[in-house]
Amino acid sequence: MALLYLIPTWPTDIWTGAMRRQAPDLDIRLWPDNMGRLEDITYAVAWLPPANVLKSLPNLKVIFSLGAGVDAILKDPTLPDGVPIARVNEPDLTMRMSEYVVLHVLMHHRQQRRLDENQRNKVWDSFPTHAAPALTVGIMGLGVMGTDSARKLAMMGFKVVGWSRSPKTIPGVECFAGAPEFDSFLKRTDILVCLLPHTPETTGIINGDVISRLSRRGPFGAPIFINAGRGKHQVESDILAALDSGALHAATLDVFETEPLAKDSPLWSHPKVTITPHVAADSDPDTITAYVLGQIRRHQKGLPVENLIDRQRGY
Ligand code: NDP
Ligand code: OXD
Repeated sequence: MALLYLIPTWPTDIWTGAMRRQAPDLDIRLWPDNMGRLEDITYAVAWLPPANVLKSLPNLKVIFSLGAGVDAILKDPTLPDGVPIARVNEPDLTMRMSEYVVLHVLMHHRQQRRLDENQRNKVWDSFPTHAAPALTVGIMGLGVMGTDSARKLAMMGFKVVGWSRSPKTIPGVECFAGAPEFDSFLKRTDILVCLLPHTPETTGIINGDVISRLSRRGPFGAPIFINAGRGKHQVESDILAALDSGALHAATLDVFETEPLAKDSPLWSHPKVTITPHVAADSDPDTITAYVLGQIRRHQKGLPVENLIDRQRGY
C-alpha cells in the first residue's frame, strides 16, 4: 500500500511533511522522481494531474482531491475509469469560506470601501445607511459551502435565497432549484454569491444576460456580485461592461478565468472591484491531511470513503 502525491502546482513538501508527521509508517511516493513500483500505489492525492500518470497505476483504489472542487482532477483526459474520486468536505474549509462570504457581503452592505476612501481623503461623511434585512443575498450552489454561508447570513438578519440543481429545505432560506426556478431566484437577488462547482453546465453562467435579470430594487439600485466558486463561472468581459454601465454596482472576485490574474487585466484597478487571489477558503495542510488520512483509514477497514463525486455530474 503506497500513497502518491501528484500535485505539480502545489508546494509538495508542505503536504508530504504533514502526512509524514501524521502517519510516519505510510509509504509516500512523489511524482515524478520517486514513484517506485507503480503496482504498490493504491491511493493518490492529486491536483491538476498530468495526463497518463493516474492511468499508469494498475492498483489505484481512490483518488483524493486536495480541495472541495474536483474540476482540476476531471481535466485529466486520461483519468482511469472506475476509480472513485473523493473531494474535501471538512469543517475548517467550510468555516473559512463562510468567513469570506460574510466578510464581503458585510463590506459591500456597510460600504466599507467608501469609508476607507473617505479616511484616506480625511473626509467626515456620515452618509445614511440601512440594516441587513434591506438586502437579499442570493447564493448559487447550496452544497456544503453554500448552505453554511446561507445559514450564517440569515442569522445576521439578511434575507437569503439560494439556488441549486435539486430542491432543498434550509430554515430561513428561500430555496429555488434548476433552470425553471433560476429566474425567480435572480429577480430576488441584490447580492449574488457564486459557490457552484465548475462543470460544463456552470461554465460562463455569470454573464451579461444573468446580470441583467438580477434585482434592482435593493438600496444600491444595482446588484453586487461575489465569486468564490471558480473563475470559469464568470465572463469577465461581461462583468467589466456591467460595472462600467452601472448594471452592476460592485464585485468581489476571488477566482478568475485565468489564474493568476494577468497583470494587465483591467479588473486589478477597477474602482468597483475587490480582488483576492483564490484564498476564500485556504486548504490548511494539517487539517486536510488529517481528513485524507481518515478517509484512507476508513478504506483500509472496509468502510466506504466519504464525499465521492459523481463523474457524470462533474462534482
Ligand atoms: P458541493 O458539491 O457540496 O455543492 C455544490 C452545489 O452546487 C450543490 O448545491 C449543487 O446542487 C449545486 N450545483 C451544481 N451544479 C449546478 C447546476 N448546474 N445548477 C444549479 N446548482 C448546481 O460543493 P461545495 O459547496 O463543497 O463547494 C462548492 C465549490 O466552491 C467548489 O466546487 C469549488 O469550486 C469552490 N471552492 C472555492 C474555494 C476558494 O477558495 N475560492 C475553496 C473551496 C471551494 P445539488 O445540491 O442539487 O447537487
Ligand atoms: C477548493 C479550492 O476547491 O481551494 O477547495 O479552490
